[in-house]
Amino acid sequence: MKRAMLALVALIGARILPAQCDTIPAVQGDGPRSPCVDRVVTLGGVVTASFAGMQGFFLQDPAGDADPATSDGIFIFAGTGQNLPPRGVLATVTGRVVEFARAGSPGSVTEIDVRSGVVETAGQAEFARYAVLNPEGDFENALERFEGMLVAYPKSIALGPANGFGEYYALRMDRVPLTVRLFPSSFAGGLPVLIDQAGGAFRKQVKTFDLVGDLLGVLHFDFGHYRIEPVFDYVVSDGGLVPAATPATDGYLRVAFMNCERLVRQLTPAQLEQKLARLAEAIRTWLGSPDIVGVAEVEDLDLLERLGARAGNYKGVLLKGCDFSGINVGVLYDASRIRKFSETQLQGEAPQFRNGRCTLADGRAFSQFLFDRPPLAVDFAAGNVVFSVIVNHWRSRIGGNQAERIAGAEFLADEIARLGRENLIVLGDFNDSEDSPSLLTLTERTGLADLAWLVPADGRYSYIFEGVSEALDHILLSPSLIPSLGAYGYAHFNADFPVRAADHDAPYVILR
Ligand SMILES: [Ca+2]
Ligand SMILES: [Ca+2]
Repeated sequence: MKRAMLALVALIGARILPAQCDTIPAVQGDGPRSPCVDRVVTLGGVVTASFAGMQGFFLQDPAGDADPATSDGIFIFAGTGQNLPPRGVLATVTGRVVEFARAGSPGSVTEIDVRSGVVETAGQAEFARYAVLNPEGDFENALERFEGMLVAYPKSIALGPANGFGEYYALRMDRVPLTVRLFPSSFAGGLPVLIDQAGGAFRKQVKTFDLVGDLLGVLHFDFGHYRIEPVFDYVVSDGGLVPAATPATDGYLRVAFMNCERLVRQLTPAQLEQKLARLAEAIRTWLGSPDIVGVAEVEDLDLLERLGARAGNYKGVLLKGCDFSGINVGVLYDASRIRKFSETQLQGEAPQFRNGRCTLADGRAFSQFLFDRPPLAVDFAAGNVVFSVIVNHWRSRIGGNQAERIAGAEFLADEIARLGRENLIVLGDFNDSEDSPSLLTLTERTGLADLAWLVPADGRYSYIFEGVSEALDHILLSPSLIPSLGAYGYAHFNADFPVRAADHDAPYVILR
């Protein structure tokens, strides 16, 4: 009883005593959130980096507190139009402690908001201490203790291209096995770290397998991820990866699918021109002018046919669905070689926009349906072979879920049974891999063969998400077409490269 009383007194004592918030490690604390949130604090340290683009700078305690669980650095948010202190000076700041969280992104970063505070500088510091990042274990959690600190990241290899924000993922070379492409199944070698280039000064064009020299930067957290912001220039050397085209195999039918990554009217005229030029070049050069190109993410038939005319002798088929951002699936076919008979939008009636909502004739909201981009079935003939193509763009992993994709697979299987076509080519961006429950549901229910299974594992990808390569785009054939299977695979000309027509690579098949 007496011991319990003492423990209670100690607990009350601990609660009454204010946390010491007079150093950077004390403000960071040893957990995911600062113990000093909302307090106004005064902290001293060395400025390790200043980024106008981030409206702030990083401050680090030169001595540290000798506790590896607490970060010795912190981000100072100064706001717009402030003169930021340069790297290398001693500074004292007074401001409010905040855990800054971005809407829609998990986690937060500890910051000192000095917008109505004080920043004083006092001469140069002698300072070159940094921590070496070692991606192992529960990496994202393990990085909390380096948040805001100067860090080194030894030579690494890029696992994907730099995106439009300059971000890319890289994995330490001393952690990488011989096969460096990261697949969902291959996380044994350690985890990649995100290299950010928000500062903009050292922005690099990076593609998959490029070699990234030793990096020295500050570790920031934003948009749900820890990220290294390089503080000094660094070297990126060419890893030698080049775009690859489909083989020039002959056949009676050459088919490909390409997610066009938003061929939409929202683009400026210059952007639209560049988009059309790159997509048309992709169809001609990388896909070898196939007879049929299934497409996703195209706004309307007019844009699709403009692309078709740029790429060759193509006509388009596109029936609008009800995607909230206006993108649709469609087909381009070479009208000099292929005849089209009919097209059907699966999932029933065409939706209409009424009062800003997408509804069906009886007033039901279209979002109640499985697909806001309904599969498009088109009947064709090539020579004397009659066949049907069904183009898909299943619900995204962002804003959708696997249960919806499984339900979509079941619906499509029912539709395929109802249509009763013998020669069937089902293709598209399914937003799922060949071994996912949704694709397995489709193949088991229909007997269609997903060609992804036949592609060697190291080339079985069409998209790179956060450094991980995965096949989201597929071509499936009915058993009747398997005997004429010629070449097949993925034309890798987009996913690995920063300058590209779109963000997905294209699956293709040649029947002979
Ligand atoms: Ca510490
Ligand atoms: Ca923190």
